[in-house]
Amino acid sequence: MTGINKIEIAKDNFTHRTTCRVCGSEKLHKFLSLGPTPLANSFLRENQLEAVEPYYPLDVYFCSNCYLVQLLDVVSPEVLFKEYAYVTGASKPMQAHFTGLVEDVIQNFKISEDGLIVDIGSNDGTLLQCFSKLGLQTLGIEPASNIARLAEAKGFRTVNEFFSEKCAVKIHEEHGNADVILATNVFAHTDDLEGFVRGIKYLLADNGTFVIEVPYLLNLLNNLEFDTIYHEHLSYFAVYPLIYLFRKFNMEVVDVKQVPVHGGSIRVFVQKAAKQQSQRVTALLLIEQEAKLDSLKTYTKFGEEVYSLKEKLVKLLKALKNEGVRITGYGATAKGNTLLNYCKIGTDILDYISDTTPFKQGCYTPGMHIPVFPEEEFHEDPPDYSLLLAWNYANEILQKERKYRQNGGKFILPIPEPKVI
Ligand code: DWN
Ligand code: ZN
Repeated sequence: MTGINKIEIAKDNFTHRTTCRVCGSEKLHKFLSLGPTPLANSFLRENQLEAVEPYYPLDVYFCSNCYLVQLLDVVSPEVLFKEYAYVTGASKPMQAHFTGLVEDVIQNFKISEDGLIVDIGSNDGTLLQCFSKLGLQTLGIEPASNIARLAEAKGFRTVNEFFSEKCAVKIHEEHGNADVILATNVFAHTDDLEGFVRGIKYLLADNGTFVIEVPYLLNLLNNLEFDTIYHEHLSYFAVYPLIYLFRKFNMEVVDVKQVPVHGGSIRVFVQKAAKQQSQRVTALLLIEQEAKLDSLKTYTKFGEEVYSLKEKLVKLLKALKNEGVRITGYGATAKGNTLLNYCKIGTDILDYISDTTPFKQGCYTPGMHIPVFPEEEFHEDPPDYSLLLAWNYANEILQKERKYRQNGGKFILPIPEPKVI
């Protein structure tokens, strides 16, 4: 049974805020509505397919005071993250990425021999492993209990909690200051940014460094990465609002680098007593100004482009289906679920989606109920086409699946323009 469930807009487990989470302003402008959408990582077991599935509003706003792009409908973090389907280690390219991140940190920032490295949203310990290989003390903080257990089983000390000011005080009591605190793909997931930053300030050593990695708004806009919009991602950051936020706490963005991960991200370095700021910070601020990230018009134009992308993608897929070909999805990504639900792509188009994550295999995608199979299925019975829902790993996947392509198999890249390769 893979039909779409009865759709019901959730009444509980979410709140609608009326102020910007960075500056507190009420000057908020809605520029895109992706419609009521189920939670991107709420994969369903077969016995859940008949139940009512909660849908939540997925509307995106621009703050004309501090220029933060954000969601205002906040789904309870317990609902989103207490059990989690995404496992970092299931995506091989993340290991190389994190190795590079660790080199960047240790080459440019001071870490004492017995210094502590804290990773917030440490998932299965993939990043911690790179630090502990160097003999450094590590501590993970991970709210999802199924994922924290994976990390513990691999020997990484993990506090199974959401990071907050209270959590920071507790960790400080037990372990003292941290030389480095990292938050990769977790800062954009946080509603109470002020509480989070207060916690960082408390736990971080005076000359310590806080490292953030978040998808970069400029890449989202330029590459039409609209599918990275889902309830887990509450903020879509550019450098300007980050500086605004940290200055409220007398902290400074000392450096920022663009990194290719997750469709283009920024790696941001923040310190308490900043002595100097890298040229890269001012250079990116200038680029943001030139790209008119401070203007509502930029975002309304983006909204129109998203709509037209959807029309093109659906047209392409339907035309292929009419030719009688078999199509599957590649990578049961969270963003894929935004794309599938927004474009209403179901089992009439995709036979199944292949994915390397054991937690997702045997389940069905939220909303569109497409079955998720292990990657072996894709290799044993290759489809004619595969929609690359994990487009952020396009280079690696095209390389990995070269045999499929040599045998005539094709990939469909959905963004920035639907394209068969
Ligand atoms: O912020 C977030 C990012 C870091 O990760 C989360 N909110 C949720 C998640 O988003 P996502 O699911 O869109 O992330 P990925 O990294 O694009 O997910 C890749 C998926 O594809 C995983 O389920 C693993 C799978 N995969 C695969 O099947 N074959 C990945 C690769 C590289 C592969 O070769
Ligand atoms: Zn604001």
